[in-house]
Amino acid sequence: MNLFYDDTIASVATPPGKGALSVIRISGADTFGVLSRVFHPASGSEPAGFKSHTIHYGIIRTGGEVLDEVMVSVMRGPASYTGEDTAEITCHGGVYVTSAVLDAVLGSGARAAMPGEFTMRAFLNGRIDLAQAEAVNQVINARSEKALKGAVRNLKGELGERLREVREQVSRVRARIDAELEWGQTQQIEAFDPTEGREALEKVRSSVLELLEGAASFEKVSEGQRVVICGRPNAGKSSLFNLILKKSKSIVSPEPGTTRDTVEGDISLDGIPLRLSDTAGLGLVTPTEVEKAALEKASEEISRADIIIYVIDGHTGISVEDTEALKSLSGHHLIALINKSDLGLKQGITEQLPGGAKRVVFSCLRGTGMRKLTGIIRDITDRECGDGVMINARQRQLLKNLEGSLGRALENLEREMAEVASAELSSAASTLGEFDGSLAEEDILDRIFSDFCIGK
Ligand SMILES: Nc1nc2c(ncn2[C@@H]2O[C@H](COP(=O)(O)OP(=O)(O)O)[C@@H](O)[C@H]2O)c(=O)[nH]1
Ligand SMILES: [Mg+2]
Repeated sequence: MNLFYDDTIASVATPPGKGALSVIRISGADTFGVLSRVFHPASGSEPAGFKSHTIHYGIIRTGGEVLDEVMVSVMRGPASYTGEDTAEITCHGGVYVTSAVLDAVLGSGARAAMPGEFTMRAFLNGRIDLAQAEAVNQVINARSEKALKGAVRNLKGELGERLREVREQVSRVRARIDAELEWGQTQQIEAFDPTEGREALEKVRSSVLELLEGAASFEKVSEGQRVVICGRPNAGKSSLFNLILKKSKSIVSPEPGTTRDTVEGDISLDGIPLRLSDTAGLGLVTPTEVEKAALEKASEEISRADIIIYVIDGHTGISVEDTEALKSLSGHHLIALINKSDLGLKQGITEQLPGGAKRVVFSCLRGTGMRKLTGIIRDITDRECGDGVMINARQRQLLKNLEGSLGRALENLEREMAEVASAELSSAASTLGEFDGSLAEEDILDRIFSDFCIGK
């Protein structure tokens, strides 16, 4: 893609196929010229005279043939998505009519846009930084409430904002080191305090690490946390699994030891994506070979779990095995689910539970306790996310590089190797420039924007 453009681009911005409406987007210096060649407003006024942020009704006509009745909205640069003059033609959503209107536009002086080219122009025109441009794709691809919220925060510029302080500190410390290197001996400037420099770098380095850690939890949460259901045989694990999943995927039976494998299912619980697994009952006294294998799988699942729901048969009460198991799981996000409340709970059962686990009284038969369970999972999720921001693979790599440079700058400052420290800070500054796009190479930009849909 040639970044140094001055042409006018157009493409269909709505998904391909039949729909109620389609939108054809035009952007560039000649937008109003293109428009005047195909669009004939009912008002009889000239498109060139349209005010910004207005909408007009009329027909699309080429070579005397009327193609469609449309609405056209116009936004004049710089107050538009791309920063250039833009127009959006809303036509009927048929496959043929949409491509006919696009062809008319392309035949009137516009060029077919490449994927992501509108957003790329927004970036090149300084409307948004690169992290915001990448957030546009995150918004489009978001598959859960959390992912969407994270993407929207990035769209508003939160990621760039968080790195602003890092950038300022890096360039401030580097300027001081360089001044010292150049002028230090002549004593014309205030002496550089290496301790202060180190402290500033230490601080920004830990904020970069925080960003990486927060992003990792955020990713886990928005991709779907692993929720493992475990407990003694017959407690109601498979019943709970089916209830949450809203389908009967795991076999439920009064016979203990029915579930002999791990059964998995993906679900969005109140907007929270979860990867649920049902496991074989724990604590069999003399397990068979198959049961042994199932138990091994269960403990493997447990070790990878983000959240554990430990199901207890509340009617028969808590066994020694339950207490032991609950204690051994206390390092996880642990929910003790006291099931079969419909049969009446064994007296004093809640007091017998070891501390550390969240509790919920439940009945798979009646569905009671579901709201409380959802609330607990929501709380865990919110805490897990913290104020983490969403990053993509490219940004993660850059942040790791940045953290590496800052670490090496610190080491070298400590060893009084000011020149090397300065070089490391210079590479940290370049990494930051790649992050926000101010120093990104053309092919990197190409790669980023080619992931976008056409018309975005
Ligand atoms: N009354 C009652 N029975 C339940 C409840 N949950 C499960 N059960 C029954 O308990 C037995 C074992 O259930 P299952 O889900 O297979 O337990 P698992 O071995 O832990 O997977 C089955 O007969 C279920 O119908 C409940 O909340 N109330
Ligand atoms: Mg089962």
